[in-house]
Amino acid sequence: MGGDEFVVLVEECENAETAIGVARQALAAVRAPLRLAGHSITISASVGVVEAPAAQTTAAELMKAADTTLYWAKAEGRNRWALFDPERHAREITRYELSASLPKALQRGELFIEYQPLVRLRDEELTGVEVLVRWQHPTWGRLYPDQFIGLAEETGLIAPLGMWVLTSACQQARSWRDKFPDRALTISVNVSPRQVKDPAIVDDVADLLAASGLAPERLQLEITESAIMATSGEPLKTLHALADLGVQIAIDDFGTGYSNLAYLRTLPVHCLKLAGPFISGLRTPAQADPQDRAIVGTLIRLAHTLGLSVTAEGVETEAQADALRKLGCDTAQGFRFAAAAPADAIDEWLTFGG
Ligand code: G
Ligand code: G
Ligand code: MN
Repeated sequence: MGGDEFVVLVEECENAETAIGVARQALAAVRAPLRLAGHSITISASVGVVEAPAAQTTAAELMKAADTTLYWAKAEGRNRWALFDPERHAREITRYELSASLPKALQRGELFIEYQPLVRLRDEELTGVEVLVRWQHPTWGRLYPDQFIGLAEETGLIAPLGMWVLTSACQQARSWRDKFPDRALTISVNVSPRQVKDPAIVDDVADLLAASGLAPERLQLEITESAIMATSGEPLKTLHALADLGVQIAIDDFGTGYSNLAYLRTLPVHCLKLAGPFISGLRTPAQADPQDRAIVGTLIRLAHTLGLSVTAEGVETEAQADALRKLGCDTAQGFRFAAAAPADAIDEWLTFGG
């Protein structure tokens, strides 16, 4: 086909095994060392195998599928064959299409935000909300951040997307402050590692605070444990500059990464959010795993020793809330109190209580 690309058409294939057998033979033949000007040379090849009923495909489709599969073989380490997998292909296309349609989604207003209550355990007062972004996709329906935040990070769209989330969150927080002036709600926004890599985020956040009139300590930025522990150099300066603005910094999913405790105490952090899996061991008093309970208790004490507040994520039962309260945990978030919901639901909570 090209300089070093060849196509083998195997007619009357019983099944994929027949074609794979041909691929194996071709690889073995190419792999055999050859002598060139007194040197022994070894080369290798990669093969993409596609098996399809001739009546249900076209030459062009077959060639495209073979090419895609060839790249899978190369990505797996070359010198091998790979077999076309229609499901994997469909997944990759979906991923590609999602990624390509994300910039338009932002412009067309297909992204929207839900807020999940953060509750003080002592008296179950609403003290804050976590901002969670969603995508109402015209064909795929409602998509959750784990389906598109990774793509936005890869393509760099996370910068405008993250700014849009921060801007909307500050405006919403301002509107709640105006409507409920005696309630000091904290608005907690997830930021991705890539957002913190760009020092421009400091001026952006300062501008947003100035424009919305929001007190800096009412804004909390959540960064995952793995991202924050990998932070050094320039991003660490950025984190300090954000903290210097008066913004709160929380470590999200705490306990799932590998925290360097000596390093942790030097970071400008105000809050630890304990990851759901620790909390699930406390679901019912009968099931309560004494080891989980001891670990959670230790983490809460550790946080308090470091002068940090603690929020438990994924609190689903009263038993969990009760155990956490007894262990001295400050705030909680989870279905026991409320799932993420539109801003109106928070208005209602502030008006009528939870
Ligand atoms: O609601 P839930 O499944 O949807 O959220 C899944 C994850 O997506 C959470 O861990 C949250 O941290 C992350 N997430 C939600 N909204 C945002 C956002 O605006 N920016 C980033 N970077 N992550 C977000
Ligand atoms: O931490 P992230 O920022 O990872 O956390 C938010 C995610 O947790 C969202 O996906 C949200 O929908 C989910 N979530 C919130 N409360 C609960 C809960 O009580 N149980 C479970 N299983 N998931 C929850
Ligand atoms: Mn979070």
